[in-house]
Amino acid sequence: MGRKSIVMYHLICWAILGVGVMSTWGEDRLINPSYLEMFVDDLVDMPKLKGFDIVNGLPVSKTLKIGMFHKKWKFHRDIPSTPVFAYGTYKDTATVPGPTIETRHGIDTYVKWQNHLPSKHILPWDPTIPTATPTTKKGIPTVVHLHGNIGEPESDGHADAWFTARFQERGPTWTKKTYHYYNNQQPGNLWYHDHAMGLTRINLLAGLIGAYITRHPEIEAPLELPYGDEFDRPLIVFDRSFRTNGSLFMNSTGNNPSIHPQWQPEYFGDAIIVNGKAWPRMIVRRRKYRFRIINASNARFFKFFFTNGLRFIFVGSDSVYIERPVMLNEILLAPSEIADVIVDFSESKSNSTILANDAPYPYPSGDPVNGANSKVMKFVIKEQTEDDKGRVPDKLIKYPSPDLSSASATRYIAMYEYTSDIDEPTHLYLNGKSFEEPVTEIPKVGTSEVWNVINLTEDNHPLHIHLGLFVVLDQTELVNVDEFRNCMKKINDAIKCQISKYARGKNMEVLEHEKGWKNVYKMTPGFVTKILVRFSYIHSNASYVFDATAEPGYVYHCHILDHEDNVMMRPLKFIK
Ligand SMILES: *[C@@H]1O[C@H](CO)[C@@H](O)[C@H](O)[C@H]1NC(C)=O
Ligand SMILES: *[C@@H]1O[C@H](CO)[C@@H](O)[C@H](O)[C@H]1NC(C)=O
Ligand SMILES: *[C@@H]1O[C@H](CO)[C@@H](O)[C@H](O)[C@H]1NC(C)=O
Ligand SMILES: *[C@@H]1O[C@H](CO)[C@@H](O)[C@H](O)[C@H]1NC(C)=O
Ligand SMILES: *[C@@H]1O[C@H](CO)[C@@H](O)[C@H](O)[C@H]1NC(C)=O
Ligand SMILES: CC(=O)N[C@H]1CO[C@H](CO)[C@@H](O)[C@@H]1O
Ligand SMILES: [Cu+2]
Repeated sequence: MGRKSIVMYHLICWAILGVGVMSTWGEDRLINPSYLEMFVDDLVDMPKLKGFDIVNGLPVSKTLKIGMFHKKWKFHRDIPSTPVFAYGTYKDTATVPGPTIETRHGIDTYVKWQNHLPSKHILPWDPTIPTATPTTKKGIPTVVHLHGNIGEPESDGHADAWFTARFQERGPTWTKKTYHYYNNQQPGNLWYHDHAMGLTRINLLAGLIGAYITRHPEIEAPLELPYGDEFDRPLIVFDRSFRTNGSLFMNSTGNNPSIHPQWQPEYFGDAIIVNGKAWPRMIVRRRKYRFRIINASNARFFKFFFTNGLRFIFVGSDSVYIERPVMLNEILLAPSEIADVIVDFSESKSNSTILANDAPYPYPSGDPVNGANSKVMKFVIKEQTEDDKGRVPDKLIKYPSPDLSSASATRYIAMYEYTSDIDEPTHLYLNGKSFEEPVTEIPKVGTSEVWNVINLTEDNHPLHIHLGLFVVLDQTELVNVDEFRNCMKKINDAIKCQISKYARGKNMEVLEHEKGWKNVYKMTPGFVTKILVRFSYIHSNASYVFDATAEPGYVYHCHILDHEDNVMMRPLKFIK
C-alpha cells in the first residue's frame, strides 16, 4: 500500500473503531490533509486580556500573569486532540494561539511570563546547533519576545535570557521575571512568541505564539475603521502537519543527518491553520471587517487572495499604519509579516468566498501549492446588506518619511548559506559570523542608519530587526553575482569586494503598501536591499523612555525560524 491508501484505510478504521485503535498502530503515519474536510470548524476568537485597568474612567497600568502550559488542543473536527504548548492565564483556558493582549498607548503593561512546561519537549530538537541547554535540571527553555515592540532590552526576550519551569534554571543573559512593556510607540499590531536560542522553531511549532495590539483611541477613532470584537479580528495563520494520532509532526531526521541529526532548513506543514483551527469557516455580515493577518509560519510565505475577486484594503503593515489605504487583489506575506486589512463583504457578488494562497514553497522557487495548502479559510456571507458605519478614510496616519541625510552609518549585511558535500544546507550566517562572535552592530541610540542587505543565498529571507523600524529604500539586482559571491566567500567584505560594481542590475520597485515603516521585510535573492533603520520613535521626536544601551541588548535575524535557530541571527547593541 502506498502512503495515501494507508492513510485512507486508517481514516476509515478510525471512523469505525475510534481513535484508540488508531494510535496503537498508526503512530508514525501522517494525516493526509486531502482527506480532511475543509471549513467544518468555526473560526475561534482567542480570549482577550486587557493590559490596562480602568479606574475612575481612566486607563491605568496593569500586571498580567501568563503561563505556558502543556495541554491538548483540537485543531480540526477529525484530527484527534493534539498535545501542544499553549499560553494562557490558566491551563484550562490556555489556547493556541494564546490570548490576544490589548493595550493602550502610553499605559504600561507588565507581564509575568511563567513556564509550566514538562521536562521533555513534544517535538524533536537538535543539540548540534547552538541551543539553550539546561545543565543541572531538566526543563524546556523558553523566553518571550514581543515582536514589533519598542522597549527595554531586559524585557525584549533575548535568545539567551531563557528560563525553565519555575525559573529553576536561567540562561546567561536572563535578567528579570516580570517584563515591562511601555506601549508608548505608534498604535499597531504586534505579536508575542518564544525566542529561546536554538528552540524558537519548535517552541513556536508547539504553539507558543499570540497577538498583541496597541491602541491609541485619540488617533485611531477618527479613522472610523471597523472596530469592536465582532468586526476587528486578528487572524493568526500558520501551517502544521499531524500524525494520525493527532500529534504534531516534525521530521526527526535532518537533511544532513551526519552533521545535524534533526535540523532541516525549512519546516512546511500540510494543513493551514487560522486561529488554531485547520481551514475554519466564518459567517460574516454583508459589511466591512478589519482583519489583522499575522503570518506565524516557520517558513511558509503566503500569497493571499479571495476566490470570488473580493479585494483587500491594506491599511497597515507590521506594527505601523500606512499613509493611505491601498486596494490589493493579493497580498504576499513573509513569515512574521503582518497585513492589517479591511475587507468589504458588501461588495461580494456571491454568498461565500475562500481566502486562498498560491505562494510556492520555499518562496519563490519551491514547489507550487497543492489542494490542501492552497486554501486558508472560508467566509460565508449573509444575504442581507447592512447599514455599515465603518468606513475607510482617504488618509490614515502619516509618519515622517525617511531622511537619508540623517543616516549616521552605513552597514553591509550579507546573508550566507553553507552546504555539505551532498549540497544540502548545513547552516546559515549573517555576515559570515556565528551568534557567539562579538557584536559588530553597535548603533547610537536615537540615530538612523543605512543597511545594505545582500542576499547571497537562493531563498528569500525575511529580515527582522529588534527595536528599530525601517523603510525599504531600494532593491537592486546584483550583476555577475558569481564573481561577487566568490569574492565575498573569500574575504567577506562588501566594500573590498566592490559592491558598487555589482549592485547595478535591475531595480525592483517597492510595492505601494510596503513603502511605510516596517519591522520585517523580504530580502529578495540576488538583490541588495537598502533600508533606512531608525533607532528612535517614529511618532515623536522624544527619546526612548528606557535605556536601550542596557544589557543584554537586542538581536536581528532572519524570521524563517529554522534559519534563525541555525544561526541567522546576530547581536545588536547600542551606545549613547
Ligand atoms: C503519537 O505518536 C507518536 C509517534 O509514535 C508518539 O511519540 C506520541 O506519543 C503519540 N501521541 C499520542 C498523543 O498518542
Ligand atoms: C524526513 O527527512 C528525511 C531527510 O531529509 C527524508 O529522507 C524523509 O523522507 C523525511 N520524512 C518525511 C516523513 O517527510
Ligand atoms: C509567514 O511567515 C513565514 C516565516 O516568517 C514565511 O516563511 C511565510 O512565507 C509567511 N507566510 C505568509 C503567508 O506570509
Ligand atoms: C445566496 O443564497 C440564497 C439562499 O441561500 C440564494 O437564494 C441566492 O441565489 C444565493 N445568491 C448567490 C449570488 O449565490
Ligand atoms: C521631529 O523633528 C523634525 C526635525 O526637527 C520635524 O520636522 C518633525 O516635525 C518633528 N516630528 C515630530 C513628530 O514632532
Ligand atoms: C548574490 C547571490 O548569490 N545571489 C543569488 C541569490 O539567489 C538566486 C536564486 O534565487 C541566485 O540565482 C543568486 O545567484
Ligand atoms: Cu532565512
